[in-house]
Amino acid sequence: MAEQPANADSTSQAEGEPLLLDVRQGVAWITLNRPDALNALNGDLTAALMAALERVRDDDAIRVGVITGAGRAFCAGADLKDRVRNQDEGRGPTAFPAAPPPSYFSFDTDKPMIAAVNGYCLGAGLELALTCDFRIASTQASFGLPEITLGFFPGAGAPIRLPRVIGFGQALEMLFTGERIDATHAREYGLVNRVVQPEGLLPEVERVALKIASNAPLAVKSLRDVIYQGMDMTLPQALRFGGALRWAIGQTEDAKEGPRAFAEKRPPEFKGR
Ligand code: CO8
Repeated sequence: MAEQPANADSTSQAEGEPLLLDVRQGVAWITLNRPDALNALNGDLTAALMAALERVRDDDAIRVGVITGAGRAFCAGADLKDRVRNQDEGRGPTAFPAAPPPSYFSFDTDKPMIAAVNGYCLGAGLELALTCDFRIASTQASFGLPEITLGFFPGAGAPIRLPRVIGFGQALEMLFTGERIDATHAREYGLVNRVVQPEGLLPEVERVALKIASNAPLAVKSLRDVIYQGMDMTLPQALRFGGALRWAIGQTEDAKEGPRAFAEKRPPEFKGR
């Protein structure tokens, strides 16, 4: 089980739940908790994950979300045994859905999300990590998209997101071969920001998450909008959009509090206004 950072001050759900959610100091810690199945995403875990992500989006007390896994995996992908059961029992979509159901891979919490990758990060598990704003890994992490070796290809965003994160050549090699890479290669490719010893993973992620959580939430949210929405615009459009949002953020109480706190030699008290 991935160790929780010291100072846990809120309650976890009972053992045996497919997902644990702890909220403390503005950070929501989401732990995928099916360690015996390497946190493979079955129906229950996926539903719990969606509920947790909705909580991150809707709870004003949460400023940053972290996703990690219990045991020796972050997430080994979709639950393949479930898939076999569904096939055998004739369940599953028979036609391309006109309106796809809400899914973690297209869901935006509107808040910074960090993947703390503690072990295997495969298939839909890597796709989940790619939905996060960035990733920090332990030396025990490994990454791969085995879907192509199983007769299909990744359907939860990897063909779209991976080339944007690590560049075309490396992404296409991973997608076409299904081969795994270790944490060192993941760092080299820019898939993870850094690699730390296993016992240092959650403390390091906590340090970064608390740093982000200490910043003015409206500014963080708008910065995120400028970054992501700006990617879909031309450069002049993006610069205009960024300028407009920056002007609006400059009018907030928090934008006045920051310089005032500096002048008064005290930490700022941001209120999200
Ligand atoms: N689904 C279900 N169970 C799994 C999965 C999985 N993806 N991965 C591991 N497990 C289970 C194993 O079956 C085993 O259970 P048991 O002890 O009951 O046999 C337990 O976890 C431990 O696994 P291993 O004994 O295999 O552990 P190893 O250390 O020997 O190997 C590996 C670890 C290399 C990670 C290996 O388990 C493996 O290759 N797993 C499969 C990884 C994979 O292919 N993932 C991609 C799945 S496809 C996907 O994510 C895209 C979505 C597909 C569409 C699905 C729509 C619903």
